[in-house]
Amino acid sequence: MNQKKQPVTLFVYPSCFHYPPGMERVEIKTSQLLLASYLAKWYPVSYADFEISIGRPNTKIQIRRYKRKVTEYLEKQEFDILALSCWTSLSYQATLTVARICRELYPEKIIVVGGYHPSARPEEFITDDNTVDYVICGEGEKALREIIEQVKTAGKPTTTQIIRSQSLTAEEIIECNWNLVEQFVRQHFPDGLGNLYMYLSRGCPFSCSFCMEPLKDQHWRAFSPQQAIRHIKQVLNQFHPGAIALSDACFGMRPGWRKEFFRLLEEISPDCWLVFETRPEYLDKEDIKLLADLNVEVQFGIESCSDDMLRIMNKTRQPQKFLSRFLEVSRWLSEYGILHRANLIFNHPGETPKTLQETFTFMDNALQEQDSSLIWVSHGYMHFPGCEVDTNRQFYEQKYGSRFLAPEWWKGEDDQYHSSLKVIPSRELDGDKVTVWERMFAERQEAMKHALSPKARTFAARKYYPNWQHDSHHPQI
Ligand code: B12
Ligand code: SF4
Repeated sequence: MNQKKQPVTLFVYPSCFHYPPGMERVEIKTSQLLLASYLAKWYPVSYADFEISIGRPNTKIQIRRYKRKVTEYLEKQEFDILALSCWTSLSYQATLTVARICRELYPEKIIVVGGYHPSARPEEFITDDNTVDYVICGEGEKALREIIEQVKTAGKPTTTQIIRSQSLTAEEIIECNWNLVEQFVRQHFPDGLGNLYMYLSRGCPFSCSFCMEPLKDQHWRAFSPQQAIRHIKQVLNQFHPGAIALSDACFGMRPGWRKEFFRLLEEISPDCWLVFETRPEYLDKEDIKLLADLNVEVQFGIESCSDDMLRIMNKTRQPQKFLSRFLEVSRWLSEYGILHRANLIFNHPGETPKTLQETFTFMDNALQEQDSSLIWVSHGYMHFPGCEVDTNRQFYEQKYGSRFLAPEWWKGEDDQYHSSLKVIPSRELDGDKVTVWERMFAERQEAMKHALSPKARTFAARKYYPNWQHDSHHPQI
């Protein structure tokens, strides 16, 4: 590195290997942009996303092409530090591949990896030849800055260093510098961005069994509502996205913050869709009134409607209270015609025919309500490293007879998305029974359609249930 020049950091999202085609791509990788924005206050940075610029390779031929393209790209770049975002485990193989290419091309450059997968399994980035210099666990900003500051004096470490980064305080969290991706957006999304994901807060005090969030700092830190609104206005002016998703791990936890934020949001009345996910405890009637005139979709991670499962998932210690609060909030939202979605996870370890029945009985009762704006969406349990279930696999195996059929799927060459779903939840739901929930959910489709208001039905058909669009019983879809 030229000693007089400031070190340049190239941020790269390496893409995913063996991911099923046709799955949606995230247009802008907000976490990576946040890190780049933080460092850009002191050092030159650049942003690249190989998922968008090269694609998601699946076959050997596609992976060869991917490697060639990455080599060509890196050969042309001027940088001193390569910061690789292994945000999810789906990017594990792509991350190591890019690191190896970079190491071959430039033995002296610094290679750093960070994100959820390195936070969960830092040791998986230690190789015989020390391909990676630093593995950062947790929020990456401070550690990255320190590494760059040391580069000038200390140079490259001789072995891979695993660093637990200190997290940012509420005063230190910064907004994205969207100018850093303006050229990227012009080049790859000339028709504009469909979805733009923003974070207004960090940290979640809960510890759900299937979630990796508890591995990070759980302390809730947020922009002031005024800052948050200023940020939203800026993004609206700069990109005119189709939707803004407020993707905080625990959106709107403090009532005072939330109310002020919604009040200001109502004032600016954004001309795009707004989506946020929260918990039923974090929305009351006053909040809902403030949302009534906005194009908003509220999502709830309900996960299960069985008391036992909610306890196993550590979603709540008071399942009955949690579920009745959800019904109450859902009714209020429907009264104001506000679209909202309940996300369910089926086949989490510990699920049995009894717990499935409990969830569907609860759903059947809720589906009695007419003119509702509540849309039910389901997914099978996906096993990701770093969460409580992963750490305590043996407990689930012994107590429920759960079986993890692809416990390290991110290292394999099979379709990774579907491999992550290969979990037998319990002795009672083994064999053919593993798909029972899918049939039970499908059987409720008609009731789901009937319960929805015309507006909610049309929305659900567009966004979640495209097969409803050809439904002759509901000509308004
Ligand atoms: C928002 C979110 C999304 C958004 C992403 C929006 C976007 N623009 O990126 C959407 C809805 C699109 C999404 C999709 C998916 N998600 Co998601 N998502 C989240 C969520 C809720 C919040 C993340 C957050 O708080 N970010 C705030 C920022 C500030 O923190 P951060 O992202 O952690 O970034 C910091 C550190 O990780 C680190 N870091 C990150 N990158 C790098 C890079 C370097 C070099 C360094 C040093 C540090 C570093 O520093 C960052 C800044 O402090 C989390 C957690 C949760 N509660 O569920 C799941 C989570 C990240 N998602 C997860 C998964 C699995 C998925 C999906 C695969 C789900 C699916 N069924 O398809 C897809 C994958 C999409 C893809 N291919 O990229 C998992 C990942 C687990 C794992 N081990 O891989 C999580 C952890 C949830 C879980 N199951 O525990 N997701
Ligand atoms: S699932 Fe949501 S509430 Fe639970 S720990 Fe993760 S972010 Fe928090």
